[in-house]
Amino acid sequence: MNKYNFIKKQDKEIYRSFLGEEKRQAEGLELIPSENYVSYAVREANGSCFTNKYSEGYPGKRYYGGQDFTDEIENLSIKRACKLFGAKYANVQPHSGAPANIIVYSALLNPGDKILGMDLSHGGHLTHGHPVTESAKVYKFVRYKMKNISTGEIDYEELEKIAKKEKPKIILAGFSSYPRNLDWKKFKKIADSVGAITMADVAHIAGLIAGGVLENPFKYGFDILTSTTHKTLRGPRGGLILVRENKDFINKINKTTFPGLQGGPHMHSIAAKAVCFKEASSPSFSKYCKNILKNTKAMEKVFKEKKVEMITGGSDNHLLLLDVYKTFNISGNDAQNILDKIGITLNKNVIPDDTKKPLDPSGIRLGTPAITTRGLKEKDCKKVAEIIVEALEKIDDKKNILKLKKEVLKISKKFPIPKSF
Ligand code: DSN
Repeated sequence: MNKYNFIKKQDKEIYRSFLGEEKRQAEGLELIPSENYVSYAVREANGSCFTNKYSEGYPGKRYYGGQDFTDEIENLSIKRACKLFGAKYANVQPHSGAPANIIVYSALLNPGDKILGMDLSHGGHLTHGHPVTESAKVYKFVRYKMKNISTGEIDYEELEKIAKKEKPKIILAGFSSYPRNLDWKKFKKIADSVGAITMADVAHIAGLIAGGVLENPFKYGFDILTSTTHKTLRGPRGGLILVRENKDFINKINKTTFPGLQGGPHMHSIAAKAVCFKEASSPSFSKYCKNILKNTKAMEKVFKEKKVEMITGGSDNHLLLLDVYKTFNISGNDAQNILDKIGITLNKNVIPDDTKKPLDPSGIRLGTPAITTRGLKEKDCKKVAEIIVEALEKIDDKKNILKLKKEVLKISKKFPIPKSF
């Protein structure tokens, strides 16, 4: 555990929260599929002297002095990101995934232009145009869905029909709660037939793409990828925009990032991204990604055996979406709360065309990136899935909940959070 010596001395209130969170992370199992544990090298970079520096602009073209090392860091981060994902250009300044998406829309679209994206309850993300977002006030979002919820197959015929009718400027492929693979080739073909830009939001699966276990949309000619760097990619909290080859796109994206929408880049975070990109290009990272997929399959097997309703019937990536309302007659919220009590953290989630409300939906979403970082293998993940099912089956059995809490603690202690990989 980090000792936080200086915080301990000068700020007891904050120190207490740090200790609490360190303990929570160490003594529980993290199954939120968008979370992970970063290396201490990434933490060092994130807490480094670069947090002190302003560096508006881009390498070689900054507004303030003293940029020798910020330029080195940002150039390296861009170079590593491009190599990792096979892109010609990268912007590593977006503060996170949501700003990255907004930057791309603002850079390439005019108000009122259309974006064709995944229906939100079918796995799309808030920033893909949920009515509560500011983007939805500026652009017009049209939707595609799954054709078959029990297999997860996307309705590509419908997607093509909508694309031909609506003529979107961007076709956006990507998701935050979809457990299957998208057919990048089909997306690209449909986009080409209507002259749309292809954008993939790979925030959830960026690590799996970098690790070579899932296909890279650039291989099929996608124009732009957006991502966070803190999910499967196992880096600092941050965003990333990659452009396969179009110079005009990156020029517009750079201008829109700064000065268009952001101020001074978070250079400490850009440094930590650079460290993460190097880690993600190592053979051990590929092995880690293979283990994520194996571990998800191991959990899927248990849920299948126990007849738990899985949206799309299972998973091809790092996450699973369970309909707990149908299976256990409890809401996603109740499921999340009871699992919190035994030290398993995951999140309630809407399921496709959910009849329940977003704050108390029918589903839960869970995934294996973080527990795989801790070294859990397939048999351990099966055990975790069994514990989840038992807790949800016997939600009111207090004695049993205590027993399961002890089991989770035992597993957590067996797999301490690593400092390096
Ligand atoms: N909050 C992220 C997730 O959990 O998928 C997406 O923004």
